[in-house]
Amino acid sequence: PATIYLKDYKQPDFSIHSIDLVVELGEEVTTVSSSMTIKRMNHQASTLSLNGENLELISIRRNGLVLNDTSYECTDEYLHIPIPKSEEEFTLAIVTRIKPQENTALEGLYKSSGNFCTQCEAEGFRKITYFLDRPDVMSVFSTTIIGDADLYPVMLSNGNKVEEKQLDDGRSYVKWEDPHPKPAYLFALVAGDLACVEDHFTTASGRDVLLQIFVEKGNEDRCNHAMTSLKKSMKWDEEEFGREYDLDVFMIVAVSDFNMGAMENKGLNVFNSKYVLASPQSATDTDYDGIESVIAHEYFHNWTGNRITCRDWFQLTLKEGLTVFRDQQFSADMNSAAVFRIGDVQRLRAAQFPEDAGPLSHPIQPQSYVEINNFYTATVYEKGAEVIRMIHTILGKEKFRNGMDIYFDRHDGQAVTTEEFVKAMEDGSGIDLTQFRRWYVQAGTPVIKVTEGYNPESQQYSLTLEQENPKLAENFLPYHIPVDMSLLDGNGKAIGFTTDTGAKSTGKVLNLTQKKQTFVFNDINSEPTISLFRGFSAPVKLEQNLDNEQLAFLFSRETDLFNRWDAGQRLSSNILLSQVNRHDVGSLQILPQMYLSSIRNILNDRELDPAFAAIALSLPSEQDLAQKMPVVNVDAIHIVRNNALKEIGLKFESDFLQIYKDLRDLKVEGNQPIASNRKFKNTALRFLTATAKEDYFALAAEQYHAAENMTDAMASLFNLGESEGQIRDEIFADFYQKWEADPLVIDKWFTVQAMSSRPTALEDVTNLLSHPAFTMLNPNRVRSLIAAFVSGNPVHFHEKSGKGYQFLFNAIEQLNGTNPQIAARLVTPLGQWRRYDAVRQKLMTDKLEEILDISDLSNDVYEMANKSLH
Ligand code: BAL
Ligand code: ZN
Repeated sequence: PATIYLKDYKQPDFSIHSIDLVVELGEEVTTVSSSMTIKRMNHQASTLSLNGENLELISIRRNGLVLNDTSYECTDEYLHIPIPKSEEEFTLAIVTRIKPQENTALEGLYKSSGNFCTQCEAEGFRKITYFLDRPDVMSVFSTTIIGDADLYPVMLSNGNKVEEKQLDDGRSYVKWEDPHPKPAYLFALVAGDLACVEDHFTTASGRDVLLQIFVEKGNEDRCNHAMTSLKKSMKWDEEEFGREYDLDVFMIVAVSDFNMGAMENKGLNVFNSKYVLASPQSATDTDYDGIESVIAHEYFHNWTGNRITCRDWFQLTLKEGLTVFRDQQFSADMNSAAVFRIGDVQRLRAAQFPEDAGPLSHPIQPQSYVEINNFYTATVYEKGAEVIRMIHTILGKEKFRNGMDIYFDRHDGQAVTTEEFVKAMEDGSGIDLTQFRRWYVQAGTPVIKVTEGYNPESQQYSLTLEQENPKLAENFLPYHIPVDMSLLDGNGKAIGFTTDTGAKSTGKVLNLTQKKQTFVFNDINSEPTISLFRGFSAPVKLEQNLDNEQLAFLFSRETDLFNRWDAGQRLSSNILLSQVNRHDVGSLQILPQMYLSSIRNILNDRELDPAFAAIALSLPSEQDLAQKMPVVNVDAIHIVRNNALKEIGLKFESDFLQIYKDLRDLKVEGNQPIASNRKFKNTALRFLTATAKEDYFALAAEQYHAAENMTDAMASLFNLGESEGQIRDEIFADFYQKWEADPLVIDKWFTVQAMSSRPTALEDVTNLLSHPAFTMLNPNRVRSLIAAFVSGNPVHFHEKSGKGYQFLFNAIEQLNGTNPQIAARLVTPLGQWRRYDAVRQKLMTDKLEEILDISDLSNDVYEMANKSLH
């Protein structure tokens, strides 16, 4: 397969100013008639090459005249039409046929649960009709949909509905017009027998916007949270960024078969139902948070993505990094900011750090790709958001807003590059970001080494920071890194110091720009403790020689909650990894006293937000610990971590039981405090069941039966999933029976089993592949069982027999034929082979070789396997 390079970017030879689509939906074939007005942009160009794949070409007319098949060339990927150089402007009308009901790849137009829907980003529109399917070609769309009136009473596309009628043959006819020129990736069409929930939003300038959420019938009562989140997002974007919505209607459609989380099509967002549907009975608190953030994310794309889009797909982070940053800021404003920031960083470290350290590492602006679908990555999204956050930190809130205003004013209606974004930020702030731009083109996670010195005589404290990039070694140029810091006294209080400008301050953002740089602080009258990268001010790994006592101090006294949590995680990691390294597995009563005291501090601190207390007490995951080992020992990590859970559970048994009971019996108004309390309560339950005492599994079972919400039910199921015996089996059976008709809940049932550490876990997941509710055709179901197992169950996936790898290979082979995009995502865990022992390395690389030998291998899977191997 061909590699596409950023350096080869060329402006299009032609632009398509308008496209009128008529889509006649059929059960056997769907006919798409497209009429385009096209303008020449390059006077030398002699051929118009339109993208098109899997299309049956019926007819072409240019300027009204039929072209016979000697006047064009049609290949598997293009339709080449010679155009006389004298022709500045012309029309093209093309009729094609497609079969959406056979489209299992879920790109382009496809059927899901009897409804038609589309997914065009990145390159799906070319599977609907021939077009210049690239984001820098922006056209005004009108879309006419004709379909069976009974089967498809709802027929939607982008923009405003301008005509609707019944045809004599029993079909309905609906026409939509979108006044905003847009690239084809933002096109959407939906048709089905859907229910609609409506609300209204009045914009800051007083316009009324109709809000509609379309769902399968019966789900109307599960849209409240999505609708509330949408209204909050609309208001927040007005208040924080001065951005109003620009059409009369904003529609969201929830579908059950969707490759992504959601899609920001202009005026018609299509969502994975997981990010729309929720009731307390069927969705967990985490699901509620996910809905709020994804609804916001897609809505915010209207300005950062749709009004201003990407020139080419190498610029993906322009819209994704920026929009993730915006949705993170929104969620932080709506909830506990520190707890949400910790969650963002946990996700970054869990997914992006390993990606950036492995064979699939790429800069947030990749320089080449084979299949763009493979670049919807944690790097482009999450690290991309951190890069925007660093600009925010360097500029400060006000100047960042100035930069955003300039960006919106200057580029509205355009398809631009990350360079134009950074330039707007410079112009809005007067701050030079020349060096900062390296974050866009250098891959790898920087490592920051810290050296400190204190001179009591001169009352000077000096801080030396040194940057390295293990991925690029000598080939990296130093980054511009914002280091948000404070100096803490013996009580954890921030010490005042004199800044360069002579002002007094207790905190500062240092600009680290050199490979090695020293910062000196004056008038410091006792040796301070440094608080670095507060709020995780840069996506780096910190190498700071803090001993466990110092970490314990920060864990109890740090005023920056992110750093406080992080100190606890570093302390836990040190202790657990020293046991792993000593092969001290299988012993209890070995956790140091100072560590247990810091746990007691958290347990006793009733001032703490319970959600913070819950994450502060939670041990680093097995995957977190694995990242810190040169050669991962999955089995030892698992045993040591479980023993630590058990020892902490036993040591603080009565405290955890008291917390559990207090919070269980507490009645509080409003969702948020309840959600925080539930989190703390269920953390306590986890430590209690870790003791392996029967009483606590009985408590989990009791909680399951009494649960009025899915958060508590799932916490019980998760705990029982780690146990054996009749109670476990009965509750799993009961849960299935109760929720059989609800796919989103059944996904959870699959996931708990996939992530269980029971000895039979691999056998269980293999058997579940044959469960009547399992299907490879539904991406959520694949993620709930296969992805959950391979990325969430290290001990069993990495079984030394190699059976876990074979399980994954079988799934990839099957999905390669039906849904290459989903298949490709599953290759990722095998790419980590260098981190394991020789036996596993061989088993994993053998599987990668076998993947490359699969017949009819998709570009998607090829690229992932090939890069992973080499
Ligand atoms: N643009 C693809 C889905 C999302 O990031 O919103
Ligand atoms: Zn996005």
